[in-house]
Amino acid sequence: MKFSYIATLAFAISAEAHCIFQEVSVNDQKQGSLVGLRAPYDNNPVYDVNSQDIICQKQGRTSDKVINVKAGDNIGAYFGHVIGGAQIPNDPDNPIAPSHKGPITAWLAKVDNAATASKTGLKWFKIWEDTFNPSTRKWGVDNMISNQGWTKFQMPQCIAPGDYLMRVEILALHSARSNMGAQFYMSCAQLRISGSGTFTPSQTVSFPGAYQQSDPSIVVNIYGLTGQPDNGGKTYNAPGNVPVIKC
Ligand SMILES: [Cu+2]
Repeated sequence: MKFSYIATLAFAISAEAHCIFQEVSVNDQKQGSLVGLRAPYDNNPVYDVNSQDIICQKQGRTSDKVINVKAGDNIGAYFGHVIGGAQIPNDPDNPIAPSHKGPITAWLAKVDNAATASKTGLKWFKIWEDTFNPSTRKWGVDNMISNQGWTKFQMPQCIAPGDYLMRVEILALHSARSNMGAQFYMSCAQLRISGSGTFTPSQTVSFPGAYQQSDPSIVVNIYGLTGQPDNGGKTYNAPGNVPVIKC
């Protein structure tokens, strides 16, 4: 009786072993939970790449705050199982269930006012990605877990001053073998970037629009012949076929 209760509880928790992008750091200075973020109320993923939710997740928490960043700063995006991180002590699914292998990508879109701008109709470009390393067999998510939920990258030096939304996305591929099985986790950060950059992207994409539901990077079996989540030792390209900007 007791065992079956525990088993049921364990299953109930693991069934929701998702995550939320919930905090930003600038040069390792944490900005505060949910500060400067548009984040969802719950940790469920987006499955439909044609939905408005693929932009900044479901309508959820909003923040009046805009985060000041200098081009060239080190940016951190913190993902946790639930808001605050762990759901239970020693939560094995914090920051995310280790089964959730996949790439992490970061995107920017220019806006007039990051605190108030609409998320629709924006022109996005990719500033960073950590997809899959066939030599080490590590996914972006593996590196994020090793770094206690933090994904860190440099804000490119060339970014022109102004307000931007920054979209950081985990694409979890553990159930991506079937259509609509891939899980997208993202929030949008409200940034005000300073510096002397002059970059204007020559190639931008829309969300929704950047991804196709049938993209071979979205409907994909990442389990090789040995059953390991190693993409069969092959390289993996994040969906959308959008290169990271070069400056
Ligand atoms: Cu999940």
